[in-house]
Amino acid sequence: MERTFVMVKPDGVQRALVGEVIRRFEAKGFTLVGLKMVQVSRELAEKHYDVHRERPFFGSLVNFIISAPVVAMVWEGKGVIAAARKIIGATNPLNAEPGTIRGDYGVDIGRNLIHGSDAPETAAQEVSLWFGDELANWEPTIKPWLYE
Ligand code: 3AN
Repeated sequence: MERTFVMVKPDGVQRALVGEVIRRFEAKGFTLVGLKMVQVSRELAEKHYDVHRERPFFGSLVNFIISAPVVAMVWEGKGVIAAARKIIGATNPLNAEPGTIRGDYGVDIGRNLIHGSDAPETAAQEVSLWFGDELANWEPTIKPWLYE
């Protein structure tokens, strides 16, 4: 079953949107298989955003991510990687559609509330980087009511 990494960034935690994020993913039919609050180290933040190392916003992005705790999650389900990106919305909250998390709650690209892995390869890397072998290994019983 497909898995993806989702992180409520410091702004989402401070604005008390963690419950709203979890609610949206749960209501859609995805299963929470990993969850923790993390005060991120500079080393972890730089690894997570390594692909953006040469971008002008890299320094401020890393400083922001380590400025206050984040909530890291792994969600499981059919098509969850692409579906999470749709639930989250476009990178710039002003371009994100109403009904998406960024579209409903944000206005600034540097305060876009939440991260979701963008493809199967990055999802696997990010789940491994953030959770290693810590993930729960159990079969949710609700599946016959979600999937044919
Ligand atoms: P997404 O999170 O939608 O996949 P990416 O991967 O392009 O977006 O960018 C990673 C993060 O870098 C974004 N979530 C955002 O916080 C930050 N970011 C991207 N572009 C900019 C920008 N032009 N100015 C400031 N921050 C940016």
